[in-house]
Amino acid sequence: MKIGITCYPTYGGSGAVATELGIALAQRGHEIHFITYQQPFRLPSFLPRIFFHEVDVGRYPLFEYPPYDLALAVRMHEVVRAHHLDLLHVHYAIPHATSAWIAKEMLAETNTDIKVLTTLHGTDITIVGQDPSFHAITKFSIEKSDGLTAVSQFLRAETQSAFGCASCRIEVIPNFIDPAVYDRARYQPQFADIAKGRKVLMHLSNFRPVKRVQEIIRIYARVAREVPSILVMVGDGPDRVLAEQEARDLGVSEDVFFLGKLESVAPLLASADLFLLPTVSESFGLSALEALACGVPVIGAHAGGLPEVVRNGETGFLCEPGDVDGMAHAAASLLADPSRWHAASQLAAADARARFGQEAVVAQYEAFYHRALHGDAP
Ligand code: GMT
Repeated sequence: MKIGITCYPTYGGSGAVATELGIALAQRGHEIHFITYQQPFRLPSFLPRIFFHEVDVGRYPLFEYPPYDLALAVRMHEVVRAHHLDLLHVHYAIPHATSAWIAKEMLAETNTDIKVLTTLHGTDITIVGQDPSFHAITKFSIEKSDGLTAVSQFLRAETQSAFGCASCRIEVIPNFIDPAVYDRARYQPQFADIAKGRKVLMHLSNFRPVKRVQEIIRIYARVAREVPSILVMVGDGPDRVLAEQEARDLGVSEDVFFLGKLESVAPLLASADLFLLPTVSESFGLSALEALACGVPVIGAHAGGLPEVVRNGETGFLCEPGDVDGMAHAAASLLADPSRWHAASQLAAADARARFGQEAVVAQYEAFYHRALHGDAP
């Protein structure tokens, strides 16, 4: 198949999933065309059967807000015609599904039919899509897609209730990991110099308010009273300064390390002992899955789609959102019991491979594409 993929190319779960899906599909013989405003951050410079088409948003002085959605639609229209694509697979509804619908309508003028498939990732439904400025266009774009997938059961239900489409056909296709990359045994410990024998707690995200990064510092501060440990914070975003201030206020800043945005996260995750994700609404939690695959148990919130990823009580512990004491207690007791930690770590790696292995999930997308092309996608 010849497949166009559009996603947010910058640091973020949906862009990571879209890029890794494109790479995996190309390895299986498909031709992949990324149509984005910048090279996706997890896409190496050259790979066979993968092409990158940059969306150029012209800058005219009249435009205080350059119309990216339109430039994207035009680029999609061009690429479909030039490369005879079979389908456009867009990741994150806003504005990608809308631009794809415009491109599809333009193509219909020349009797070219293109299927538009949309994967819903999370905040496109739970936050942005429910903003009054975007609700109607999100609903419209979802309904106009030829096929819809959501990354968790939670997100499917949330979409059906938020957009009043209880009968919308949405296939759940979860996020996935490459077991060869997210493998604890493959990497040397990265933090030996700074940890000096202490346990390593880790968080990785875009530090948006929903991630509750200040709670992470509070959880760590409580754990550190009982278990010698450090906290490694990977990523960057609006709440980083609040987290840094919280670490200073709680007197733990010397043992909290903010690494900023980093491209290759597997070696870091593989060096952690616990992963913290107390976020209030996480449609899936790709970073948690990547940690589990590296044998790192997850401590987090029983919210959103996270319980579909973490086996509560087995591969990690999930507490009520905001229950800092509960999460700290769960973390400290697991770290203090090596045999229990070992069992959780082994089960986490095995379960991530069994339920979210790349081969099986990419095959699910391929089957979904085939059904869409033959007029039978959800
Ligand atoms: O977490 C974010 O704000 C980024 C967002 C994205 O679109 O990149 O992540 C969402 O998609 C990821 C990939 O499917 C999911 O693993 C995240 O759980 C989801 N984030 C939220 O629902 C908050």
